[in-house]
Amino acid sequence: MSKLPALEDGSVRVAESGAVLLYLADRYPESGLGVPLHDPVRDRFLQWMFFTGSCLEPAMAERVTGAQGNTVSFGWGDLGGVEHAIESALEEGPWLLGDQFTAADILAASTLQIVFIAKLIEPQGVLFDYVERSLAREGHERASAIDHREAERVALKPHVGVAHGAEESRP
Ligand SMILES: N[C@@H](CCC(=O)N[C@@H](CS)C(=O)NCC(=O)O)C(=O)O
Repeated sequence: MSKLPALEDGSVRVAESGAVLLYLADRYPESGLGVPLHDPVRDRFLQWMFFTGSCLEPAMAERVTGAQGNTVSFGWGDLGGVEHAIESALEEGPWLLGDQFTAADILAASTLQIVFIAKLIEPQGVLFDYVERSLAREGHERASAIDHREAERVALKPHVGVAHGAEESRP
């Protein structure tokens, strides 16, 4: 596919954002970003780990390209339905699993950030607040600093967009 992210960790090679995140969450349980196999909320965790790639991203692509949708034939429904599903999950918030911030939030919030940067939906409401909340986390600050450092090291232009007033954005 020649797409990033892709991770090499010893003999492990894994691509696809969701799979990379799940691998890391399982590999480093002390991070608290995963949910162990027999935990009662593992079902919700798995659901949200798959939701971004299976529903949010295709619905975004449909909106961006103006492609003809079909809420029955296409498994992602449409962007409105996807927004509603995430908003409903956040009713028990602040995160998709309630009080626990997980890798599923990293995936969903960082993808929603692109939705706002691309101006696909108005920069307000539950989803906008969710993205802002996730960007304000200390963990995000640390990850961002690493991103910038590495981008500089390999002479790439870093992605520094924020939910509103993006200075730059991913294509
Ligand atoms: N399905 C992949 C898609 C990843 C993806 O779209 N990566 C983009 C960067 S955000 C990429 O590698 N683009 C390079 C290209 O298409 O040449 C995932 O979720 O990891």
